[in-house]
Amino acid sequence: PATLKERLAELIPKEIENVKATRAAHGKKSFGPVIVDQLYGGMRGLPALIWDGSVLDAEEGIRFRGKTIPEIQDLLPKAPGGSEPLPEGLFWLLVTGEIPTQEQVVELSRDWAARSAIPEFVEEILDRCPPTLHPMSQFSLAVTALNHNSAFAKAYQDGVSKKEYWGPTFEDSMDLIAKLPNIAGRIYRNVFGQGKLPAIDATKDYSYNLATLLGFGSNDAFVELLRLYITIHSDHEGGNVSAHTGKLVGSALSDPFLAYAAALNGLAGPLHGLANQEVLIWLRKMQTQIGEDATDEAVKEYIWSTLKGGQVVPGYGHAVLRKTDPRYTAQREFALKHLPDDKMFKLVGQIYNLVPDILLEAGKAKNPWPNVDAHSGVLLTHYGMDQMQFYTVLFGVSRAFGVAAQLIWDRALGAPLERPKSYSTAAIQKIFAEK
Ligand code: FCX
Repeated sequence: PATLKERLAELIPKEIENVKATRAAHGKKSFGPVIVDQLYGGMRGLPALIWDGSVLDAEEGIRFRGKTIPEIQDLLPKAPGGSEPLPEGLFWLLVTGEIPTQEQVVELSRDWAARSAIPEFVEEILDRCPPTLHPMSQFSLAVTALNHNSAFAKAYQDGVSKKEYWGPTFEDSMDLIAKLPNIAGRIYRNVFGQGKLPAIDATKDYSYNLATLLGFGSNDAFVELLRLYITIHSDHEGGNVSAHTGKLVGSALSDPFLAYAAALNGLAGPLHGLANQEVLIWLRKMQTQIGEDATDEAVKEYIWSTLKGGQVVPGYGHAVLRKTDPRYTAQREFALKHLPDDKMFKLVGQIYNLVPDILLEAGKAKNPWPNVDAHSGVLLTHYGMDQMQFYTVLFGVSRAFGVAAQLIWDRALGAPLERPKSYSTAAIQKIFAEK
């Protein structure tokens, strides 16, 4: 079968024509009004970006290349004996829009294993980080340093033509994804004192290898969890902080390592990817304060005390979604299958029955329902990964799949430098005073 790069080379010219035709037909048409509140309000709902890999519907949630999470769970190739989709297949789907064969997915696993080693100086950077430096900061440092061997940066210095940008971007993107398990594994073992890093097994899939580097490779259910976890965290259309940051920084022709390190710094914020850590900290505090097996009344009171303290309920709300996140539901179903009696899982279920009404009563959040981060930490904790400071690193490994796919297409389609217009408040006042 064709490799991913060969298939991509076939698809790119057609897509360039498709975009050209779309712009010729609709390029000068208005896309609706922009209101002043959007300038002050974090650009909610402002149509500003193109990304074909995934689209987020406020009611239904994410679709990857038109397919829902249950559909990709059904359609994507699985590991022998496994029932969750292999993230290799999701990457193929994000890049090509096509469901890969089992053979194509095995070839990707093999290719990534072959590219997985990180330079010694990057290992040294990580080994020198104090264990008190947050794992996400360590992650971002290491990914930035991978720029040392960027094929894109080198090609650019060598005068590569614009038309050829996508080739070295593809190579860097593949290297980036391939090297993340070695970085994540090293951080985990350094920070939490879990012993020496084992080698990557070139005959195994990406998630198995990541689990092994983290010390959980012998637990089949954990490996399955990682396959599902990476798949559902990979991409969430183009406008979220991490995806948009990657695209923005890539638009300056910073290479994929620099672009993704920037994306990671955005993912490390508590309103975005760090929320999975915050949820666990919040749950643990709740258990300390009101005990395990607390009554609904006691849990409600704790939730209200969070809101009255001027804090957000982590894992709830969303800038786009207005219903329960299907990524939450997919994790709930995994838990019902593998850990139905887990105490923390039951607590998450109890909270789900209480938080939405409280957020509605409080009257501020536009979406009272849970997002992906409300559930992920509890699953990891169940298998013994209870170091919540590490959780966002796993989100970061996953999000690379979506950002990398987007960077490849941006360079293939010649996406220009991003440069929106900013205004001063005085300018806004003047514009409308004159009218
Ligand atoms: N708890 C308490 N208040 C909340 C809330 C929550 N979970 N969600 C929203 N609100 C508040 C906002 O803080 C805002 O208050 P303000 O008017 O005083 O500033 C008001 O409700 C309106 O916000 P809203 O328009 O609903 O939400 P935004 O689009 O501005 O923000 C996030 C969306 C996700 C940032 C917000 O819902 C939030 O802070 N949630 C908790 C953190 C979280 O779970 N983040 C992860 C999101 C995601 F899944 C991911 O990126 O991983």
